[in-house]
Amino acid sequence: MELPVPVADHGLLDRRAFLTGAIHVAGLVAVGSHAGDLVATAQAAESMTLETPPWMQGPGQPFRGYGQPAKYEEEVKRTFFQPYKDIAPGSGASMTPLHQLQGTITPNGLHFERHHSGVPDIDPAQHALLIHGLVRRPLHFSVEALLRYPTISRICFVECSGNSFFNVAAEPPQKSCGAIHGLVSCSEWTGVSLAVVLEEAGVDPQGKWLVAEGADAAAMNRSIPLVKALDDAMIALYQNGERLRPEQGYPMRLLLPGWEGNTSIKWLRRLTITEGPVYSREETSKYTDLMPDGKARQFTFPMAVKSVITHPSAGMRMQGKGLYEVSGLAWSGAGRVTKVEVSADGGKSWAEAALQAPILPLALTRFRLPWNWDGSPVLLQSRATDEKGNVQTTREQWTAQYSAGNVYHYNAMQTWSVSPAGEIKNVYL
Ligand SMILES: Nc1nc2c(c(=O)[nH]1)N[C@H]1C(S)=C(S)[C@@H](COP(=O)(O)O)O[C@H]1N2
Ligand SMILES: [Mo]
Repeated sequence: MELPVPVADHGLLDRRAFLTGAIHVAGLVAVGSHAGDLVATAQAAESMTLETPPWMQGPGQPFRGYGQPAKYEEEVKRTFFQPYKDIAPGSGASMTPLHQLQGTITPNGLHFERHHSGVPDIDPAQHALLIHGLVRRPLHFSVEALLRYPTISRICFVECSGNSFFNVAAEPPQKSCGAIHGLVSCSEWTGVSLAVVLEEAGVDPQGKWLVAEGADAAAMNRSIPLVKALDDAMIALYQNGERLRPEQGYPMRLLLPGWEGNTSIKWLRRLTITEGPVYSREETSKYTDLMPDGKARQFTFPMAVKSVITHPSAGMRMQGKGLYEVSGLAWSGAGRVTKVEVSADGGKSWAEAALQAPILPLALTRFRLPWNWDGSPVLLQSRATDEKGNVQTTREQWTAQYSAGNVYHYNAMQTWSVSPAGEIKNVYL
């Protein structure tokens, strides 16, 4: 088979090669969606006859009121991070298995979870949202009342600003891609524009911020500038078409597209309009960035430009040299992703990946690139650029921006090493 000339070292091919037919798909080797598995390349059929498998020899199962994944996919699940497991099992996070998924929309049962005090069991008939403070008319919205408002939908990611913090450790953790970077998920959210309900309450001219509070045992709260609240904030009621999952804030959550996940208060019960921020726990002792001069930077709301290769990634195994598809996710809290480059030599040479449409602002974007692995040891990286010209940093550049021990807003490039034996590991460059 004639292959296109590589556009970067170690066999990274032109991103259009699959489209133009320059590569015959029969040559492609897929790395398993399940860490450790292999999926064989299509093989030439040995005979033209097909057996009748057992599942064709009688009628199948009838109907289910609510569907579940195939039982053979049971190992596709979130991984848990429970730092206080014995005393507070509901405090911590569960991470989306990014390396076991494709496309850009996260199935609801696999959306990452970050709870400060577990998932409250909220009866929607007894829940309400209070809007008060610097407003002309304090308002109380039952869930039922909010559901009657005109709705808007948008596809966007939610990312915890603690995402990828495992890579701050001195030694690269040997975990799956999802277990390192899976505090990001992407859904189509539907709800009521926050601007609409704020308009109804009538914000006083001195009102410049609001304090959002959740109905969990942590009563988690954050101060949000009114400018964002009036721009694109939503009170989300639905997630990928169905009502919010309890884990995502049922019956309602605040959704601030592109901003650190912590500000998207779940189980929303109160919005207090204020003149300034309240300097809550979550914006002082936590979710601030420790700078080299020892000061902490506050209110770093938009998430930085970032990408990660999901296939192949740590824990998977290559199936010998040959053609592969490198694929991954890119996103930015500043807008659309405009470019993703892939390197197989640790950043010395780069090939531009194809971006899968639609490329939406503040949403996950899938990138892909054909790769002819020559069997030599390689260092795979991806580097994203957004529409504001922000470029993802190296780990060294990222570390230099902060004081040691800062764990928030980690957006450095991920490096996966591939050994000649096909083993894939997390390494630092
Ligand atoms: N009430 C409340 N809201 C909350 C939290 C919480 O613990 N309680 N966690 C926050 C954090 S830190 C993040 S990253 C996001 C996570 O949203 P998710 O669990 O739907 O992925 O919710 C935010 N909203
Ligand atoms: Mo978070």
